[in-house]
Order: sequence, then structure tokens, then C-alpha cells
Amino acid sequence: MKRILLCLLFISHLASADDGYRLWLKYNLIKDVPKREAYARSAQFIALTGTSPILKSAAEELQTGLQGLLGKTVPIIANAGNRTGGIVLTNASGADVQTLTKEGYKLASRKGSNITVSGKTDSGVLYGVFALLRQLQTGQAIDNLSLAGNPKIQYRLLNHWDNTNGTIERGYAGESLWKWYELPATVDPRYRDYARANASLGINGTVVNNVNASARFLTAEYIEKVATLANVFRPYGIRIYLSVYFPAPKVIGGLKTADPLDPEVKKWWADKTNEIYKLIPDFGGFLVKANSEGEPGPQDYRRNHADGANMLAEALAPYDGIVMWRAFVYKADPKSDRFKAAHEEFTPLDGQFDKKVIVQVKNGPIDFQPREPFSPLFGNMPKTPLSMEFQVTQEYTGFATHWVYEAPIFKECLETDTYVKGKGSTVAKVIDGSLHQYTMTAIAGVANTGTDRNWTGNSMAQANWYAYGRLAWDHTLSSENIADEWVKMTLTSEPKAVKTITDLMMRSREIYVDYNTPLGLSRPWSGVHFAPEPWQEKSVRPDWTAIYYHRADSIGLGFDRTATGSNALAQYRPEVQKQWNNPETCPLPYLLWFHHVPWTKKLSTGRTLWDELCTRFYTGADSVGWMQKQWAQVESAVDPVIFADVTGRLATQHKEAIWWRDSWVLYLQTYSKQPIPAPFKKPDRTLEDVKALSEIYKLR
Ligand code: BDP
Repeated sequence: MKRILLCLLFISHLASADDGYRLWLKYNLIKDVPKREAYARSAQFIALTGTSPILKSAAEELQTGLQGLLGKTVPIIANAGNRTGGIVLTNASGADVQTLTKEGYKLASRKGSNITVSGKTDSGVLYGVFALLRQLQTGQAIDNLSLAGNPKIQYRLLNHWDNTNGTIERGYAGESLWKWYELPATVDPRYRDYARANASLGINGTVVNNVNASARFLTAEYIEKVATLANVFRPYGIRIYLSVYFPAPKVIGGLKTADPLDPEVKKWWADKTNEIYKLIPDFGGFLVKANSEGEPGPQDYRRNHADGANMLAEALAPYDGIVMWRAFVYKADPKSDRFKAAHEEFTPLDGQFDKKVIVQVKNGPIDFQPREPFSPLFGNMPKTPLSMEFQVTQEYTGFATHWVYEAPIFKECLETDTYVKGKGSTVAKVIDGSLHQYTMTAIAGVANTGTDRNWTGNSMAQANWYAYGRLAWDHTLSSENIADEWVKMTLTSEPKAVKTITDLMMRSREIYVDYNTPLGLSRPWSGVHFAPEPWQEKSVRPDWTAIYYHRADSIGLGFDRTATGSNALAQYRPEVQKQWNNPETCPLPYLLWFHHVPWTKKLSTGRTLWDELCTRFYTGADSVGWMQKQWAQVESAVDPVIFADVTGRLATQHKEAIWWRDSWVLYLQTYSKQPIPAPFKKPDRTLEDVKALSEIYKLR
């Protein structure tokens, strides 16, 4: 008897187990019966006028969603006729949709009539369907609907740093989703679910391979594989793009040069582009990392970035494709400041790029740090469209172990004022084109997906994919609303738990910064970017050491970027300089980004720099304990599998937060020569202990 009971318990546990695969498209049955019945009365049929593959995806998704949420099969019919009480999907052209842009949608409903989901294009209808499903998933009313959505940015992409052998550069959730060895013959059903998830956010493009690109992707063999993926993505309004290896004409084309001004090279790219478009008629274009971190580029032939980009643009001229040329460049010069490199190389080229080129800029001047000031390129290239590159994968924010909700990182950058055209010239207005009337706008997020069943390793990191996509569509959404939406769609609708989890998410980034890089420290030193190594002073390049960035010495800490130092601050407008160039008034989150501050200097908090640093490292690490306690409170409201998984990851995060804290304070103490201030207790290990730990981490 006992055995049977145990068995039954196990089965019921399995039945409720959630492996996270369905992401935010869970479509679980709505438990509130009156609400469910009210929804069902307005969703008696789905009327679909049109037969395009995208419209078909829209109707099918709606049917799947309603099946789960309402527990009934809602029929798809060709025409509503006089019927009411259903959902009508239309790709319209009339007055109704006049305020919509190409991919915008409109949801409208009145009591006693139908809900209409309209768009000017099929993609608009698809996005409208997801918006309607979101209404239901988050428990909103759908009778008096009047909702419209227009994307603020035209090209909304994910960038996958995936390699031909299945590995992912800076990927922490398993292997590449793309099974290159199986393609094109075998098509993993997961590709379609990937497309559904992206379409639900409005993502309309994906670069499938690493920016450190292999030339193999341009071979006939791989183009066929890529075309197969494109066929799966197309019905979800997603176009495919490729990262290209600049010397491909030499490596796979047999040419002697890859000089972008060489006629044979130009012809090679034009022919290659034709070959791609033959198989992928809606191919999106090329992403290029050139003359950066050892990747070859036009400068190898004494040409500049514009020469390289324009050559590819010319190849794309007959087609509706674009070139995304990355501005992530810096030279191994110990005397220069890496912070200034992109601005120095790119601003002189403003206006020289072909109209099909957009320059893709990372949010900060260095490299996806837990906190960075905005890149000074934003606002300083009025004649060249600039796009934003955010990193969704957590290269510097604790891989798949640490819980860091990234929307606040993205928003912080987007909302910062560049002052290039007076007050209110935010970074968001640069990239949505409204500041300089760019002819083309784009945004990219370096993906955090992989073959892990839950896609992102840590289930909480699904929220970062979600938040990136939602902000790519509409950068004015708040981090908090996005978190609230995601929690309700993904984890629970129990109000107290929603609040607790949202609150955890909203605090997670500051907590991470506190124990990892407080007061404007940064850590782009070489290696795997996980273990703490502030002592690292040797590398193949000076700017790949830790000491290059934090500049700790017997006097103090931080990188002087004012006029007495590298003067990187001069790349910003005077209004921005004014906020940051005085160490007395510089906001503490940016302090060490711009100033070398004495250990004994009193900060605005009333503590000395040393005491403040210690306070942040210790309270940051302690706060992970707080996160654990908060999470423990939601146990009954979330799925047991997800609950246990996150509980485990938080325990590891706590341990590692203490590791980071100890490493920093023990190392910096060798310079500050000061004790750990009360009430904090000095680490119970030595600097040698933590150094040894980091060494072990590096062993293969
Ligand atoms: C850095 C990564 C490196 C990437 C590079 C890039 O450490 O793996 O290749 O950025 O963006 O953050 O090109």
C-alpha cells in the first residue's frame, strides 16, 4: 500500500513537473473559472482571412494558446460572416490600421462583437496574436480592448556566437541549438519553438553564427544548412543573417587577397551574395567583426572600416539586405585607453558608410561589464546609423549560476542622456533613429540560449531573453512591468509570489554589482571571465590584464579618465562631463570608471573609499543570503522542479559571491593596508587561498 502511494505521489509530481522548455509560452489552464469562462465567451472561433504561412502560424499559435489556457479547442474558420464572439485576424489596409507602422498591430473589441487583431502586414497580425495571448496569460480584461503596438526599432535581432562544432562562445546553457552536422536532412522541431519564442517578443532576425566567424558558413554546404533554418524561421517573420569572416575570398575563394577594393574580391562577394539569395530570398545580411581581437579586416590592406563595409553593401545592393559592422575594436597599445578606441576609429568615418550599413556598438565603451557608462559613440555619429549591441548571455554576470535580471542594465543605458542635441537626447533616441533621423534602426542581443532543456541553463535567465526582446520592440517599457509580465506568464500568478519574485529580480543586478564590481570597478581581464583574478598582471596584451582596469596602487583605486589621465571623458558632451569629471560629485556607481580615488578619501556616504568598498562587497554577498530566503518563500507557488533548481543555483551563487568578495578585499588590502571595517569579519582564508582557487578553476 505504502509503495503504491509513493508511486502515485511520484507520478503526480512528474505530471506537475515543469522543465522550463515552454518558456513564457506555457499556456497553462487558467485556474480562475469565472475569468476563464469569460475569456471563452469571447473566443468561440478564430476567423482567418488569408493563407500566408505567417498568418497560418498566427492562427495556429492562437489555437494552441487557447487550447491550453481555456482547455478547449477553438476552431479556425475562414470567415466570421455575421458571427460574433470570436477572434478575427486580418491583415488590413484601411483607416483602422493607419496609425500602424509596417509590423505594428492593433487589438480591438467591443461587447457583443468580435475581437479583431489587425496589422498592415502578416507579421503585424502575428505580433498582435502574441499581444492578445499575453493579455490572457497575465489575466487582463479583453472586452473593451483598444491596444496598439508599433516597434520602435526596425531590425530586432539575436546574435548567436555559435560555432560549427556545436560550441557557443560565452554560452552557458549547453551546446548550440543548430545541429550543423544533421542539417539540412534532419530538422530539429526545436528550431520552430525557438522561432515561436522570438516571434512572441517581436524579434525579427537572427544571426546564427559567431562573430569570430568561420569561413565555412559561406560554403555551399553550409548555405544549404542555413537555408533550411531560414525556411523554419520564415513563417514566424524571422530573417536569417550570417557573421562573415572577412578573408573568406582567400580562405575558401582561392584569391590572393581579401582587399575590399580589389575588383576580384568585390566580384567574389557579389557572386557569394547571389548564391545565398538564390537559396534564401529573404536573407537579412551580414554581421562583421573586423580588425578586432585578432580577427582580420580591411586595415590589413590599409583600408578602413568604411571601405570594408561598403564593399559588402555593394554586394548586397540588388537585395533587401544590410551590413552590420561592429565597432568593437581596440588595439593592444599600453599607452592608450581602450575606452577611447571605438570613438577614435569610427567618428572620423561618419558619413562615409554606404546607406545599407549600420554600425553596431556595444552599450558600453569596454565590454559588457556589470555596469558601464554608455559608449561615447552614441550621439557622435549623426550621419551613420548606429545600432545597439547588448549581451544577454551572462559572460560577466555569473554565467548560468548567478541570478541577474538584465533589464535594468539595458534600461540604464537606453535612458542615459547623451546631450548631443540638448537635454533629452537619450541613447534610446539615438538608436531608434529619432535624434538624427537615421534611415535604418537596429538592435542586437547576444543570445543566452543553448540545448539545455530550459534553453538558458538557469530558468531565471529566460527573463533576460524575454526582457531583451520586449525592450527591442519598445524601449519605453519599464523593467518592473516586464518582470511582472514574465513571472506571471512563466512561473506563477499567485499575487504574493509574483511580488516577491519581481522584487528579487529588480534587486538582483545591484546585488551582483556590489559583490562583483562595486563603485565603477570593471573586470574585462582575459580568460573565462568567471573566477575572480584582480591580481592578474600578465597576459599576451596589456589590456587583457586586470591591473590595466582597476589601477590599484598604494594611493588608491580606479582609472583616471579625466584631463589629468586618459581624458576619455572628453569624448562626451560637456553636460555629461560635468556629471562625471569631478570626483566629489561623480555618482558613486561610476566613480572608479573615471577617477583614481585615494583609499582614505571620504565619499558622499560618509565612509572612506576603502570602507565603502568593503561595505559593498560584504553587503552584496550577504544579500545573496537574502535572495535565498526570499526565494524559499515562494516554494508553494512555483513548480517544484524549477524551485529546486533555482534553490541550488542560489546556494552556489552565495558561495561564489563570498569568493568574489574575499578575492577583492584580500587583494586590495595589500594596497590599502587597512583593516576590514566593523561590523564585517575578515575573510577566514588568505589571499593565497583564493588565488589557488582561481588557478584550479583554470585547469582543464
Ligand atoms: C568579448 C568576448 C569575446 C567576444 C568579443 C566580441 O569575451 O568572446 O568575441 O567580446 O564581442 O566580450 O567580439
